[in-house]
Amino acid sequence: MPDNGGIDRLRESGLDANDAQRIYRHMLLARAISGKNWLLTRQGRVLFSMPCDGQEAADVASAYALDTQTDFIVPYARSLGAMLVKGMTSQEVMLNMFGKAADPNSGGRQMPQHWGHKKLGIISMGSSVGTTIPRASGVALASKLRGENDVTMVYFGEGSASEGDFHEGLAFAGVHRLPVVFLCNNNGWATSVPVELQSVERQISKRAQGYGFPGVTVDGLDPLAVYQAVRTAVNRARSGEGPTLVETNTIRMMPHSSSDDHLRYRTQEDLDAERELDPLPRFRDLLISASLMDKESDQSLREAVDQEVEEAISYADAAPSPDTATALDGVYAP
Ligand SMILES: Cc1ncc(C[n+]2csc(CCOP(=O)(O)OP(=O)(O)O)c2C)c(N)n1
Repeated sequence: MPDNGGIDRLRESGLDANDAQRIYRHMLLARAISGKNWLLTRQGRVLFSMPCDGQEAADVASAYALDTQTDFIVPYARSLGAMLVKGMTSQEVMLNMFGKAADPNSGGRQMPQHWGHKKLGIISMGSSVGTTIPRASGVALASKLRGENDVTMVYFGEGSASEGDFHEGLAFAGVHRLPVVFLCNNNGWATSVPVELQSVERQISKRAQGYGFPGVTVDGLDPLAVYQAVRTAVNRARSGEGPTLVETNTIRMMPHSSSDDHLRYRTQEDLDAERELDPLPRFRDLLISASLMDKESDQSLREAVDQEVEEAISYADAAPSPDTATALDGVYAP
């Protein structure tokens, strides 16, 4: 029997069955790539990775609210799900992870997961957290000055919201009513520093009031809720009403990065409890209860996704490395 609750929630969100299935597939793909990236670092085949496990719903559903053909994304390293929705392929992700010459992100020059894809409207990021925020306001200003109807969305964590760049980027966007959405992924941690040691007020979205535009907090484990909130923000930006700060409350199921051991500062009990909140089974159950999927089709989808990732790894592993003679290209003026 279909569960009308699931169908009603879907209808309310403005998404149809096809959208929901696509979102779920992208969430599965992000999880599968993230898991493989972790193993590849453990095998010494890839230099570094930053798992996105626990924030797939927030990344995928938020990017789904954009016009993926024309809008811009300014990502951070954990925004893998958004990269996939924007059109980056598994092969391109793996070319980046292996630092290969054909990597569209940086030709293997930046660290893994330092995204940037000109053709897809993904603005290149740097390692310094928060610096992307004023840059996103700049991209949105350019769209406004050119009279183009594009929206820019910038992703960052709540730790990055402690940087001065956050204030500068939001203040500027507020004053100039720029078409930008600030997407703060609040997973409660900035590496080993909990949010309560960063900010007395844990709800980051409240800060938007100081910049003169709306701030909303949404359950980042629920893709339908994320889509609705971000869709409202995107529509607002596109219609000239200015920015929105959307905070997605998520979880960080894995260590900060492949260079981190989270058991140095978190307990196993805490991690086990968080794992129970995993957004993937929760969304799968909603799709099954709404008769949009069954256990067998879920299993086949998982197998197809795993195969896609395995093939991307083989492809990228065999691809040529950058020519060492080009190592200094773009670093010094000729
Ligand atoms: C300016 C700057 N300071 C410190 C770092 C080291 N660093 C990298 S990621 C990170 C934590 C970021 O936390 P948050 O913004 O909450 O994102 P999360 O990693 O939790 O998704 C830190 C401190 C950095 N890259 N740049």
